[in-house]
Amino acid sequence: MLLTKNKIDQHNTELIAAHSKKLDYCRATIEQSNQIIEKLSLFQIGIPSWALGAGGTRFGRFSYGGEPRNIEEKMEDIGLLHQLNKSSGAVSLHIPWDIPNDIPKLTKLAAEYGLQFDAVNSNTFQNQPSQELSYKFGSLQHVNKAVRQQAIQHNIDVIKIGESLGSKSLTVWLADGSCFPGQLNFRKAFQNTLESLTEIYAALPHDWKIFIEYKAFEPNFYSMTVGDWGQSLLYANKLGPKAATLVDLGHHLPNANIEQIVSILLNEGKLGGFHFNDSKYGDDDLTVGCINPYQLFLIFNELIDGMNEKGLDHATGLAWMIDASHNIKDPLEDLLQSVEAIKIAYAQALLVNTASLRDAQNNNDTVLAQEILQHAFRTDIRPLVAESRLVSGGALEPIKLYRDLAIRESLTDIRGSNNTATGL
Ligand SMILES: [Mn+2]
Repeated sequence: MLLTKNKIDQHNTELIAAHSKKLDYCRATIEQSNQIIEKLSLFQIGIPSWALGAGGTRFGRFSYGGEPRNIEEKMEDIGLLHQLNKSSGAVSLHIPWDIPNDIPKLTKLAAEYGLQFDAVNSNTFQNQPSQELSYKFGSLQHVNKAVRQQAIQHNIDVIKIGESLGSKSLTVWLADGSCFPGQLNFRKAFQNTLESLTEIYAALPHDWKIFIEYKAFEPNFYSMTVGDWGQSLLYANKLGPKAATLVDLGHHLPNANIEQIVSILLNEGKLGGFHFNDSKYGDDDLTVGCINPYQLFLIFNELIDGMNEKGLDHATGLAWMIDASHNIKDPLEDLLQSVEAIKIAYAQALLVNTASLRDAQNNNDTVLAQEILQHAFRTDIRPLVAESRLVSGGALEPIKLYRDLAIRESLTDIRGSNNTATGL
């Protein structure tokens, strides 16, 4: 369900006076306002195809009215998000949850909605109905070569689907590992995984990348074969220049210093992509920025500093994606909040006075260093984020417009109140 331009214009007209006042204050007090607005307008965040329905937990799942019933409706939802915030212009597909049956139709739809295809995601953590061999004891690490071969072939099939859609990268997240001491020979599991990844790597088109995503625990609770950034980086280094590490914010042990991890990976040229979410305990997959927005800002501060150092384009230098999904909120409102949190953290990081921070660091002036970072974090740059939406044709207050137009109610009327989006 797409909106008419008229509806967005009307909403913006109603809010423009109040917005202008706040924007004028920003412009008067923040020297780089125009550059920040410009950079924000270019910044796009990939929306995962699995985040458009209500998520569940292992205890249960509560359907949300109007969930998309197929891949076309998922694209429609992302198109709607993009209309509202002008920053959700990419979709990250999960195979086999969202196998496109009609590629020309899907690419046409994407063009209509102004969407690109971001990284495609393979899945060897579940058995599929048509599948011959089980992944119960792992996939790329499996002791049985035939299982490994099946998982390799699946990844190659996913690359082919991605290629037909114009995607340029494959994200591999493995559930492989072990639940009990003694279950697995760690060295052998690593070696098998490396050999399997090498075959997948060989199938990558020349302009593609493979992202190796790590996770500390779950679903395996004793060991994970790609359990941390060190293991991911080992694989990525051994595979070659097209391989890089993907950082998912929820995939660390508690209190890990993620900003330091991304800083080092970026400096090594091995940070490929990002999965945004937030968490209190583990892989909670909560709305980005809902628990710890300061950490998100500190991560962005390292990202921007590192990208500037490497001459990387902020908008295209890394694959920015959301990976969140939970049980409570309207999934579209949740995604609007997540994208907003990412853009706020990005804008705040752009605000950091890097030269002064360097001086403070070189003088061991810890107090001043903290002042510089917290000044940027505590500056309200939301009017700049809103202005970047306005100049791009989006809505000044996306969630307000979404609610004023009763979009969820309309989607529920059209799609029904008790479906389950594919994959969840
Ligand atoms: Mn992830």
